[in-house]
Amino acid sequence: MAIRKILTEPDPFLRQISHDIEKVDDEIRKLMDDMLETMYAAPGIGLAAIQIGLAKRVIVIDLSKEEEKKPLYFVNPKVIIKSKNNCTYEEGCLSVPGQFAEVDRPDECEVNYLDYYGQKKKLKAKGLLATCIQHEMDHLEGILFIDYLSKLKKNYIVKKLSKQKKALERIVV
Ligand code: GNR
Ligand code: NI
Repeated sequence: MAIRKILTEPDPFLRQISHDIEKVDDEIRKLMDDMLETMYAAPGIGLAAIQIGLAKRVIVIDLSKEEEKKPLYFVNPKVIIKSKNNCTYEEGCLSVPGQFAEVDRPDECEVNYLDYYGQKKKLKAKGLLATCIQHEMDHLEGILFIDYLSKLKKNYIVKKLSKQKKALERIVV
């Protein structure tokens, strides 16, 4: 397993649409292992492949707080039902470091997906898991949580992150 570099806003690659996986083979399982390790190291509760530079429809999530890890793997996830009721969570994103904001999303959703072994699965999620699944699925469409904020808030965050990146580049060079 390996920890991969996480791309951060503004990076045009994060805006790409990810492609379906044809077969869940050892290469995809290796990718999921790396994604999980990268997510735990960050630390974060979810990660989409696009965040480490691969436009593939692969997501990992682990909401467990205790020692015992409970990883969830999603390949080609599709939301089949979304509840009409919304809930609000303060969201963050490993690709938008240090920034947090409240986002409204359906509080329950049902998804079809392939698991770590390529088996067809269905999951009903609510609360933070539902939010996290939708946040990760947005990444597959090139959407970030800051896209839901007012233009003013979003611009402020993007500018701040651009400045941080430029400052870092100067140090590295
Ligand atoms: O670590 C993460 N925390 C989080 C908190 C609230 C809503 C969504 C998330 S996902 C985020 C990790 C991440 O960027 N996944 O794409
Ligand atoms: Ni994210």
